[in-house]
Amino acid sequence: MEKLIKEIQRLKKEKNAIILSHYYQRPEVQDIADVIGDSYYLSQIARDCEQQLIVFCGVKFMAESAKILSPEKTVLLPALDAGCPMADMADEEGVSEWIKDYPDATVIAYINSSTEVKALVDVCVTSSSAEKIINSIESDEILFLPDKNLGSYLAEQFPSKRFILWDGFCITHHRVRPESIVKIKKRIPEIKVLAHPECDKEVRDLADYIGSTSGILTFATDHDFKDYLVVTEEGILHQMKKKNPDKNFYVPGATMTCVNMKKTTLQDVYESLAFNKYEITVEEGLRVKALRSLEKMHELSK
Ligand code: CIZ
Ligand code: SF4
Repeated sequence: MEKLIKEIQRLKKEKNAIILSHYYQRPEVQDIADVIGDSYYLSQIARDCEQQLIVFCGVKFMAESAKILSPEKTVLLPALDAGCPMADMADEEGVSEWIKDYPDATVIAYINSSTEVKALVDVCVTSSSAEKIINSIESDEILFLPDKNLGSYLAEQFPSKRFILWDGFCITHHRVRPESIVKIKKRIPEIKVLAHPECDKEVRDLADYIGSTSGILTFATDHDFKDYLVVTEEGILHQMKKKNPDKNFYVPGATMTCVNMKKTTLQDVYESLAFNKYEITVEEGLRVKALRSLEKMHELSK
């Protein structure tokens, strides 16, 4: 592994590349990255960094968002088949039909959506930026896709607006059941439950804090409680433990792993840099359309 890490570092320097890693990636991939973050933060870095070569350790919609925002840069996704099943739940044709039924609504896509879908909507959001963005939207009627769980959580935060939700969800977050949280709470009554809004409502209702990966990380880092139950993809635990070596972190059973986020290995990162694997391309007409909703996201979340 040492040799592989050295090779990655050598190639990175030689090619003046930047390696970005999502919080859900394998610990060793996070450790080799220049920047670790959520999809909002990483999309900002990808757009603003001076490097022209970006190795994006995440899933496809993240690398495509980087390419849409920075067409002049080369964006590589080391694991070609790292997709997001939730993004796949909203197909272009279905979404375009759905939108037609609500001509007065503002259409919001979670960034976990395909480029084709981003091209159809008014604005994109991430879980860390959604509330701020919706705050500045005047329309009372909102179409939200593809995540019905994040959508229903946001609807609870904005009771004066009418939310109409697409029927998608994250298969990883959907796996956690309220019973496993109740069980851990019985064992450690003082534990703080930190849940992602992609969780089902019955799970969110048991949480002490609901927020994005960066929100969950900040909550645990900024508070003095000793024990935390982390209800999101378990990759986030790597940074939580690194930043808080004296605190205890628990997971609700062994099921919170996103196989797509774990597809990228160190070997893939090496091959990505060595052989330009796999270059993300977005057809220019489509890119320009999808850019509008991503730029709107950055504008409204300032
Ligand atoms: O926005 C992201 O990066 C995802 C997928 C989750 C989160 O809460 O950060
Ligand atoms: Fe998609 Fe869920 Fe995996 Fe995130 S954790 S990439 S939303 S399937």
